[in-house]
Amino acid sequence: MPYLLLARRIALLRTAPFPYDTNDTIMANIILPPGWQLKEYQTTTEAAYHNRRAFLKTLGLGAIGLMTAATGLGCAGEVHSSHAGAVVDPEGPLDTIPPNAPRDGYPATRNTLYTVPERPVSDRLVASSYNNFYEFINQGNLKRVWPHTGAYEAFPMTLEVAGLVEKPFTLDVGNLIVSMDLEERLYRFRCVEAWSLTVPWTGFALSKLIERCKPLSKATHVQFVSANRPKQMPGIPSAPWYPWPYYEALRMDEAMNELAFVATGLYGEPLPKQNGAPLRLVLPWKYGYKGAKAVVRIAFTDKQPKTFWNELQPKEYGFLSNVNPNVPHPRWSQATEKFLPREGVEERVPTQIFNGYDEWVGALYPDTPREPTRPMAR
Ligand SMILES: Nc1nc2c(c(=O)[nH]1)N[C@H]1C(S)=C(S)[C@@H](COP(=O)(O)O)O[C@H]1N2
Ligand SMILES: [Mo]
Repeated sequence: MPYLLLARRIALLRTAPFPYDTNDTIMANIILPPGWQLKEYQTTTEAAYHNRRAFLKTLGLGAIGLMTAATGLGCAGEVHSSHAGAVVDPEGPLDTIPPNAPRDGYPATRNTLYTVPERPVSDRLVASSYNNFYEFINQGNLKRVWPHTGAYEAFPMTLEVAGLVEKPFTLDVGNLIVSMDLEERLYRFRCVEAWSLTVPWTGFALSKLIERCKPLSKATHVQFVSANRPKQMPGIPSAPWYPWPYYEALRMDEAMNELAFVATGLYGEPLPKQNGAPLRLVLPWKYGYKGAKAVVRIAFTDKQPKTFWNELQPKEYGFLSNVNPNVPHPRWSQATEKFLPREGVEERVPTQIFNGYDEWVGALYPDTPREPTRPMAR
């Protein structure tokens, strides 16, 4: 255990002076200390190396599992044994829609209150082949998430309702989805790394789920926790320095805003695994990382909960994390973004305050800078 903590400390120390190009930034720049990678070819003959690589590939683990095996950290043994034979590698980014996801209510009627007049809808394949989901991959080609999702079973899933509620309870996510009136909303989507999409989500307002949870009036915040399945999510055991599971949170007034959405689908079908199946949060006025994927727990609190990226790098990722062109990230500007309409096309466009949702949420944040500001000090 002390070794794990040390490893995490090293990884965190390595994050500060990393001069990434604006166009090619990654969330946290937390990478494997090189010593760990060296171990692989110091202790293994080339033939054994390739054999193990091939073996891991058949399990859909690829380089991720390899690194875990090399370092001896995590629970590689478990990962290897538990799903041998059961894992079917997805053939493409849409082959990851869980076969047992409920399909009642899809495609849902578009809610015409939400339009994105200034941009085209992004191509479906871009939205499902350029992703961030660190539980599946957090080294190498970070955006290529879908090939690593083969072992993950999104259904059945239990959602736990906890904390300051009348009575804690659990819900079957499939039943929840079937019981809700699904609608479709076309939203802008903006990652803090400065890429953006326009996508049609299917789902329901977060406020409708919160009503069912019956929070106590003293609840001021709501926390969301993502699934933590190291045997099914290869990025978890290969990166033990991250504080898994992924956790995010909102103030109650933000969570009750009509824009806050629980997505269960994308482009008229259930969510592909890499987009957060069985359900995930979508908060279009905030940077993408606020929207936790594969949520398994929703808990109400009377103080501000900790959040994953804020804990890891508080100077780079705040609690509110509202999209604002006037507030640069310490390592890059947020004044413009790289809009992704379709595969291989990037358009530089200006970033809008609250990602174009000022009318909906501007009043929640009276202190937000409306003129350009300087980067936060390191
Ligand atoms: N559990 C979990 N949720 C997550 C992430 C993650 O790594 N793990 N990445 C976040 C980030 S940084 C972004 S930009 C969005 C990406 O959503 P998309 O891949 O569906 O576009 O998911 C967010 N939710
Ligand atoms: Mo992001």
